[in-house]
Amino acid sequence: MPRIVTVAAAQSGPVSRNASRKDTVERLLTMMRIAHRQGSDLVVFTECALTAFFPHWYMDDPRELDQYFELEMPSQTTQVLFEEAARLKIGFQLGYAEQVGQDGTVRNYNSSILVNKTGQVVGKFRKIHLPGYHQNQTHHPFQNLEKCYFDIGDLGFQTWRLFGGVVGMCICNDRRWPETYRVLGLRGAELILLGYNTPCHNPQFPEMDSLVPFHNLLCMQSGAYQNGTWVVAVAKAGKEEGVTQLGQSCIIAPSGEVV
Ligand code: ING
Repeated sequence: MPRIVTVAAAQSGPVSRNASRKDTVERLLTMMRIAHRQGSDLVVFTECALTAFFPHWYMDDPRELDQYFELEMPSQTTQVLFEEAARLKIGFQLGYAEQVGQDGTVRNYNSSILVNKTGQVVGKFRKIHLPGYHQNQTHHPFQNLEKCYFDIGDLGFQTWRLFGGVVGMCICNDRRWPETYRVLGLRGAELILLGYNTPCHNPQFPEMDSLVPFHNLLCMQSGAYQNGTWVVAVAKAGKEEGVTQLGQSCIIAPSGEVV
């Protein structure tokens, strides 16, 4: 008896660094409603879906940096997403920057949550493979400062029983490493959800620019095929704060085919 789950990949266009959380949440709500109208059980949003991808520029003022993080989830401005999900009976995955107090200190994570059809958070992931640099690369046209702005995820790669199957999560650069899929596969993953912000240009290795689309698909198609799992990958797309992002969101079958 086949088990069917209908999944929407909610690719997002650019988010301005000055956009209000309220306006950005409104955009996600619109996509959630479209997904619901198309019969989706689950809508997948991208990495850091609530803000511009702020690791793309250097900030030395901690107060400026803090404004991109959520102190609670749901928060006052995101609560409406959870309420609408419950009203429409649709689950969702949401990537966001998480700030949390741990062991008497503040930790910043690049996180995602899995929310069921009653609007309850059933799972959380914190990005493990943080790409980029600890310091501002002044000679680069844009930055990737995830190693500076985020702590390494402390939750490992987990799976959860949901939507009639076993669901796992990872985030962006995690998708480029075989252990991500292997650990999730060994934990029974049948569906892996991820969001990403991938620039078309790599300032450190410009000679690789022509391979950015190929590498994006290569790592996910092989991960899906070698572990017999679906992969739903959702991009931030378009030119955001001067950085042209790849887009190329896709849904990949366990055969490795982009469907
Ligand atoms: N972005 C990029 C990604 O892994 C990157 C960083 C780009 C690494 C190109 C290597 C090559 O898609 C994030 N946010 O991880």
